[in-house]
Amino acid sequence: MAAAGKLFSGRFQLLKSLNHHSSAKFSTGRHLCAQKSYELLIVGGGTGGTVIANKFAPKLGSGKVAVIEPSDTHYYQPMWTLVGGGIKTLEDSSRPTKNVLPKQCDWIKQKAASFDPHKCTVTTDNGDEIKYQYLVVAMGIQLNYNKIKGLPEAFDEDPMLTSNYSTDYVTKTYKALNEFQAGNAIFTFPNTPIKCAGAPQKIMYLAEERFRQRGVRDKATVMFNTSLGVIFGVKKYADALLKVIEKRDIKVNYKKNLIEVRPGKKEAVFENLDSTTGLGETQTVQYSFMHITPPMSAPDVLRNSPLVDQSGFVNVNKNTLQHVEFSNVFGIGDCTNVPTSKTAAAISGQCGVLRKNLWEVMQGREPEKEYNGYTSCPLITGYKSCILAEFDFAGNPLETFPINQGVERRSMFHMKKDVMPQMYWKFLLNGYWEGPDIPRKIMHLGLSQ
Ligand code: FAD
Ligand code: UQ1
Repeated sequence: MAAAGKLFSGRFQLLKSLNHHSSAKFSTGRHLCAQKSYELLIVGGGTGGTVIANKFAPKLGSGKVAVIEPSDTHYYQPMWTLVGGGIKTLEDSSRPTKNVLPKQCDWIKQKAASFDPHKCTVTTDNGDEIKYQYLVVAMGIQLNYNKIKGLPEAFDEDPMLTSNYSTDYVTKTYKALNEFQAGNAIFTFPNTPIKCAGAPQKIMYLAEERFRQRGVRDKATVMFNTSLGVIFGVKKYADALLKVIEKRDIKVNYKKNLIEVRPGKKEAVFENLDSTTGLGETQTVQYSFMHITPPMSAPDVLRNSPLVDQSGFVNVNKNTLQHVEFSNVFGIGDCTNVPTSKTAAAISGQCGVLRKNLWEVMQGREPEKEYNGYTSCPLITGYKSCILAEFDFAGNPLETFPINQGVERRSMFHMKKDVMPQMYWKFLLNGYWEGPDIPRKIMHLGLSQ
């Protein structure tokens, strides 16, 4: 009964949306302008948007799919931890956007400025209105450095302040690690959802090893100041990381949220989030080096649209990735409210589900395929070691290889450094890699998982 209701309401919403779409061209005053209309419009040409464009544009044909993406360069962001550690360069992580988008799609080099899902239109920065039959939102997550007092200006003033999360600062990190002499090396984790929740500590392990290589480790206090109350959300990997932290003599300060940076005095101000010691209480810490993970949020443009829930992220069904209200709209990746860790690996798990379900909806059928929350975080713990965390919605490990992935391994480091970039450029972006579900089943044949 409930399923029949869902089916009916899904179809109804779709019809409603399409009716709005067809009538809109007569009702809007903007129709005198040259208006573009697409069968599939994708907003954002990062990881998720590019994958979906490559899956649908060859199938639907030229002129049917458009991607709105302002940037000339596509970055493989998971490589930025290695850029910060001096293992790869920023150039290694980039390709021209025009080379990763399929030739059959139209690239609209603009920013989306507003959404009207009732009329099935997206307006861009230059005022153009673009119509769609189906929409995929793939806008990623927004970095809010300016929510920390003193930033972003402090990055320009102090060469020892860095952040792997931005192309503006990631290249500062390795230089700073090589200049560090003594004092507090602080690594922060903000009080908001972020992408790749492991990245704030991965660079810390590389830094700690680099300090040992350079003979300055005994003069350094390496500190992880995190807003969270745990080191990692999945117990199996948290336990493994706590052992690494103990072995490497790293100090972890939980419930500490960076709110201000004073580069002149080399001071960092942390808000204490621990309610037992009092909210609003602050603590000022001297830093010699600091790696900042900024607060993040859904993009402002989305937050002001009818597509989101109270959190500001696109409101999709976490299993089907279809919008809960507008059935001709889907979401993928960091901009959605799907309750899993925001990673490129998660997109590998989502893209096959979206491909199948969007196609079903295009054929007038209901979405059937369900995403299980698969995500992964290659937790680099040094220049030759990595713990490959993989888990689902429930936080249960969902490991691909038939070995215990909860220990540091050199093989996993090479997977992260050498295999993953190739997989990304050659298979994920092109639409050929839909996550490790099948390899995992094959490798676990006869085993319990
Ligand atoms: P993005 O790839 O960020 O793409 C969003 C796109 O939307 C961008 O191209 C942007 O220009 C565009 N956009 C924004 N606003 C607009 C607008 N108004 N109009 C049109 N377009 C717009 N993941 C892993 O799997 N493993 C890792 O080891 C890993 N490590 C990471 C380390 C770091 C330092 C960072 C920063 C990320 C890491 N990630 C990792 C996370 C991973 O890169 C992201 O989760 C992934 O890229 C998200 O893809 P997306 O398509 O949702 O967003
Ligand atoms: C993955 O599929 C992926 O996307 C290409 C990543 O992003 C860079 C990853 O980090 C990981 C770990 C996976 C999962 C793949 C395997 C083979 C475990």
